[in-house]
Amino acid sequence: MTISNRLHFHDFQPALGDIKDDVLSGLQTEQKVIAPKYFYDAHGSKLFDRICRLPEYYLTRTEIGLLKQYGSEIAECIGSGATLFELGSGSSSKIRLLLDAVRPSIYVPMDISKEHLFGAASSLANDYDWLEIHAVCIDYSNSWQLPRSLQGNRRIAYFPGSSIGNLHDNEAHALLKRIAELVGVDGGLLIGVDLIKNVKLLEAAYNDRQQVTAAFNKNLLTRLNRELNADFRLERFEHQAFYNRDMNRIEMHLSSICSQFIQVAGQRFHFRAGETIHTENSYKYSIAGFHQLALRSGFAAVKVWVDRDNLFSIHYLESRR
Ligand code: AVJ
Repeated sequence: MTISNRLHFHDFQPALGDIKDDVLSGLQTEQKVIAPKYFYDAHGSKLFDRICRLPEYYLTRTEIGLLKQYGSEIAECIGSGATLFELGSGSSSKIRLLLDAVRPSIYVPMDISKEHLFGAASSLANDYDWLEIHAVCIDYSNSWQLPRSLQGNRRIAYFPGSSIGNLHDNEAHALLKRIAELVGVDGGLLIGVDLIKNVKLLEAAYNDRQQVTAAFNKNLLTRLNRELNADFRLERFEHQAFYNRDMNRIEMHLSSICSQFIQVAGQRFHFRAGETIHTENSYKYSIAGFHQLALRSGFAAVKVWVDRDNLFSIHYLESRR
């Protein structure tokens, strides 16, 4: 769909049936599990934006600091005139810090949350009159195909926010390989990766005092109530977030505070008291560990920027021939 000659919209939004199949099968396993991509309905996307501004949530603040401090070095790596793909573009606020320095010819924000994506792309189109924008509503964790019209230029992928942290090693490997194919020879990837650090700091970032993260986690149940006719009572579930040292990851769960039965899409599920739905992993990396993953996935490590407190890293990788 063409909105104007500079703003185009491509809709590959996942069908409701996909969510239903995913959720029902996730609730049938020994450890109940629902994928974190389902957090991002319209309200969930808003709550996530609030998380990004929380004092405990050092990730966004630190990454933005790095983009501001090293913007010209980053721009030099990317070069001007590229087609820039952003995976999970959300509000498209970080890209604003790079656009003037990088001067891509085409920006392709990709996001699963349609309303949020379209709003962000429209306001970006208003503010940058020289930029061509192709907004793509898509679940990038499934395989996707590029519109042919976007295959011309040097291609750069941008994957900020440590969203890669949601994926297990094998999934992260598969996605990076797919990105390497997407950008092709001479293409690059700019990616934000959260670092392994002090457990207190990590756990505080996912257990904020204002309980926005708890609301974000529980909003998943509200969404299932609405979209899958479920009957979760939010006061009977509790937000949990803790660091799993063996796996180098924060885990988020929704824990049932009592023994109860829940209906979801016409099926009945039992929860024991204390039984959880595992809703998110957020893997943390060392620089060396991430380089290994990148190398295995078809990339060469070109540059890495890290803040002085070693909280967060931004990597520039080039796809290997
Ligand atoms: C968007 C996956 C990077 O794991 O820190 C924030 C999501 N979850 N607070 C993260 C999230 C709870 C976030 N990522």
